[in-house]
Amino acid sequence: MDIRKLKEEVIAYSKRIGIDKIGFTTADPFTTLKGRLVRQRELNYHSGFEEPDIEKRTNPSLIFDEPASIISIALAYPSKMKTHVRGTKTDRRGIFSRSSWGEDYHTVLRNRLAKLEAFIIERYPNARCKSMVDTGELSDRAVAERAGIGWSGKNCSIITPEYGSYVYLGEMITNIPFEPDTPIEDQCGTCNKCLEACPTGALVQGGQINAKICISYLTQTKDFLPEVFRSKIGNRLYGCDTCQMVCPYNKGKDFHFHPEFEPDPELAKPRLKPLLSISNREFKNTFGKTAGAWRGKKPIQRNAILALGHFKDESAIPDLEQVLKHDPRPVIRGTAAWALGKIGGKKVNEILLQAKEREKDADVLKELEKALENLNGERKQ
Ligand code: B12
Ligand code: SF4
Ligand code: SF4
Repeated sequence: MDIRKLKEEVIAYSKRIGIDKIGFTTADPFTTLKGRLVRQRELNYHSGFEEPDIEKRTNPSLIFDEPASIISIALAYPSKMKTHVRGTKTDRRGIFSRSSWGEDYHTVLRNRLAKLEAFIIERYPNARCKSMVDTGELSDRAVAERAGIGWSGKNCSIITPEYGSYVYLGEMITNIPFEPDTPIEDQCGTCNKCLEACPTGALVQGGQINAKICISYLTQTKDFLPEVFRSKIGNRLYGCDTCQMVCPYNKGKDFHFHPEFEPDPELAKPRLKPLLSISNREFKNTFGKTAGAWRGKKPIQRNAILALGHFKDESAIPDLEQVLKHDPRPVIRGTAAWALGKIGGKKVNEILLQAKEREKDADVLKELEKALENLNGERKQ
């Protein structure tokens, strides 16, 4: 079998099935990455969402019998919506990051990789393949970087010269010794725009993140959001795009190649108030197919409440009062207390005092007390 010819055929086929960029690399261990992952863990900078076994993450031969190469793929996604919806003063909206627009990218990329696997297996006798997208053992970015898909930016994203960093990544380990491609040179240069724009300072230095304080991570947690970050998440319901939005290499980049990634504006920028009382079934029916739904409705609802506080939306007082009275989840009630405190006013003061009489949960009581203290403090000033 002529492997050089097979590589050409695979590249040509990838274009036909809607893979925007493809690259090849060896299946050698990722030694620099290993050091970085160990360091990240020592510093407690890891998110906890990644595969915990660092050996498996960095040595393909531990997850695949005699691997010979890795194929990396990238699919570009839109950065702008074709149709717009706008919130009003009494009907505010939240925002899902671009990585949650349209259909869940895991499904879309897995589907492309399955097609590619079938194509390879048909042509190469004894071919074996193992594909993964996001949830697999490997670092999708480290594979993509080594396979020449893009360089690893100071904002940590893989930046492709063609599509910027708004690309999803996936890969396939194979037992076929494809010739590796050459990595792309780092083009960040003296730019520091992403580090300067990061609202929480999560980019501790170029290419290094403290994931625990990255807003993208924080929007995906289920507990109370630590107070210092509550005002920082703004109206983000899921994810954060700031360090990509400011990147000069994303300027003017907006690709609508894949109908699957086309956002429904009502889902990408949903109205906030209705989210507070959405049922599990409604949530699943509405958001279930998006990537941002993977942690369930609780973090989204918590973030919606924070966003109403951020907007100081007085029209949301009755909705937040209902939450405070009836929601069975302390995190949601406590966050509602915080949001009401942000909105402020006499009516809010009454609501908080009444809730304090009723409330039994210690964490919620703490939130109510803090909200009342802030309100009274403000009044005295
Ligand atoms: C855990 C995780 C997160 C965590 C942690 C992010 C992080 N930067 O580590 C959180 C929840 C914060 C997160 C957020 C986001 N994520 Co995420 N996430 C992952 C996941 C599952 C693992 C990442 C990981 O292992 N990080 C650990 C770090 C240490 O390693 P790494 O970034 O993978 O590899 C790089 C570094 O190690 C670096 N490096 C290695 N050695 C050294 C040494 C030095 C000196 C330096 C400077 C760097 C360096 O080079 C490697 C290649 O770039 C991957 C999927 C996967 N399986 O890989 C998706 C993934 C990285 N996420 C992705 C996306 C889209 C996002 C968000 C943009 C989503 C959003 N809009 O909110 C943000 C971006 C935040 C950011 N600035 O990175 C995409 C990235 C696509 C791209 N173009 O790069 C991925 C690849 C998912 C996918 N399959 O498409 N994510
Ligand atoms: S995703 Fe947001 S919070 Fe995270 S590093 Fe980028 S700008 Fe900072
Ligand atoms: S904003 Fe500047 S420093 Fe950050 S990733 Fe883009 S080019 Fe690199």
